[in-house]
Amino acid sequence: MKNFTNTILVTCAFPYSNGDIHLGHLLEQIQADIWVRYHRMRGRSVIFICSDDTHGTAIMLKAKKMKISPKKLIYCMQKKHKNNFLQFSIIHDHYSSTDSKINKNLCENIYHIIKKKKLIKEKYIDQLYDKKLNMFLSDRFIKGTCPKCKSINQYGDNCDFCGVNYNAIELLNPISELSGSSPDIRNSKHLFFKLSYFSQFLKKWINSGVVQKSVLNKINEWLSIGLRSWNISRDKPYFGFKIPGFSNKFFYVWLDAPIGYISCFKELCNIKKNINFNEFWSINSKNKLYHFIGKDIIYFHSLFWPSILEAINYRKPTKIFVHGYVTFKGLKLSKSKGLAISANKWLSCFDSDSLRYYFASKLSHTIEDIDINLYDYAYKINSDIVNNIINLAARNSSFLKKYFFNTLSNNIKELNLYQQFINITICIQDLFEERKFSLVIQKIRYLSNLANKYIDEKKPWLLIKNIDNKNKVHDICSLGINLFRIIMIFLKPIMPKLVYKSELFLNTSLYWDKINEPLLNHKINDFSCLYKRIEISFIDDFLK
Ligand code: NOT
Ligand code: ZN
Repeated sequence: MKNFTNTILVTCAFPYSNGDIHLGHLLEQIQADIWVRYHRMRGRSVIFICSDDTHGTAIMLKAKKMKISPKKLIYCMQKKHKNNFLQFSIIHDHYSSTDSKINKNLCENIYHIIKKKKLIKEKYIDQLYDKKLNMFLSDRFIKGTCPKCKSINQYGDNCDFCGVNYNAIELLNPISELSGSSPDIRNSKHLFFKLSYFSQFLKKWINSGVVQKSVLNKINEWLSIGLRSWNISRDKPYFGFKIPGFSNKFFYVWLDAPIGYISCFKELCNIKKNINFNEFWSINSKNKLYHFIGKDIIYFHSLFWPSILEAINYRKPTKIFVHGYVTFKGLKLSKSKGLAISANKWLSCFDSDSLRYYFASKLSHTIEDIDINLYDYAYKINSDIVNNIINLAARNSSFLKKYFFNTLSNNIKELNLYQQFINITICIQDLFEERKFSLVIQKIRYLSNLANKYIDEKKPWLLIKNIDNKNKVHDICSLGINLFRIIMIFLKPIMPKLVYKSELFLNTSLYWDKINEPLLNHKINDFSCLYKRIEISFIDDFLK
């Protein structure tokens, strides 16, 4: 994954417009944002985009419940989502909406192309219909008794108890979760995308190194079972784009969501005239496309999405980076289970950089779940950031202020130690590129211990008692600050707010390619608190 020469487009999964940003979204966005910031520090041209995912039954129902129009709902939610991302220093070059005009046009164009290529077939299917609400019910709005094991209260797609998959119309005694009434079976025409047509293409593409090993195994399993045609239509009432030629049918949200990747990028091209849309999406594009997604939406991104792109002769994703779920004491954080912790809730007790650091300390290139433990979180922040890294700046700057007018000495005395810090750069670069952030943090922790140990051993507070040692103390404390500077460069993609404050303190901006240019004979600013400890009382408040 070395030698990026061209533009890199990075995307995150689009948050639905019917809910707040929570820690699950933030894990993914922070992972992507760290990766983006790292690449930018290395001088690469990166575009980072996202959108709100605005369509579907759930959003329509939520708006109805709030007695506002879906358009109004998605407008308000987008504002909130954008604000939350900014609060966590997650900076997208463009943040759009799948309900945009560009996306509508693109969906229609793509539909016409795939229709013309005979990749759409029409079929009548039976579905459960809620007579009270006059609407077809999707699986998650139906509960009934499992046809196999007879467990009650099972959803419309599979049984939680015995694991069997079924069609919702097979459920015994089905009840609409929306109205409480018992639904009818009704027949209606639907449009299906012939996915199996792409089986050979998908097999070859997915096995060319685009996903992690464990993800690949799962996808190959699906491919070996055989691909079923994909229903891309929904009956009214639905909030989404109307299908041309039908008065009462809409594109399924999962068709227009991935197409949103393209249209969001297109909008950006319209704003920034220096990006070439056609070149980026052309089949021979040399630019890179990376999707960060959770493991629950692998199917859509590894099978549907590349097939759509193949059908319209567009380039495919370079890699799909899949991550695990955020768990809280071992429980899955999902909105439906009421366990989601919102971005706002987090910020009511804690700050954003600490979450970024904590996630980084647990993130890797694998799809393992990430468990949040607030005591572990507080311990890590206090011991790594406050007691070690910030302390390194605090203890050295006090001597520099008192005896040396805040000016660093004009040489690096302990070249061996300094060189050790510089030499680790290449390893940290590889770890960032490979998304092994927990190992980046391990290296940073190791370096900050090393630097503090050096100061402990040299004991400038004793040396300074003898005026003959003044120069020595100057060199020791100046080296301490220069080591702090290197650590801050490594931390810059992870904790942008802390590093910004440190840049003010160091009186210089920090750049990756200047890592080996120590500050010599350089005036720094007075040290002021760069970071506050996480108190146990914050956790108590949070859990209240
Ligand atoms: N809103 C979806 C979800 O699972 C993700 C959409 C992914 C973005 O939260 N588009 N695509 N593909
Ligand atoms: Zn069952």
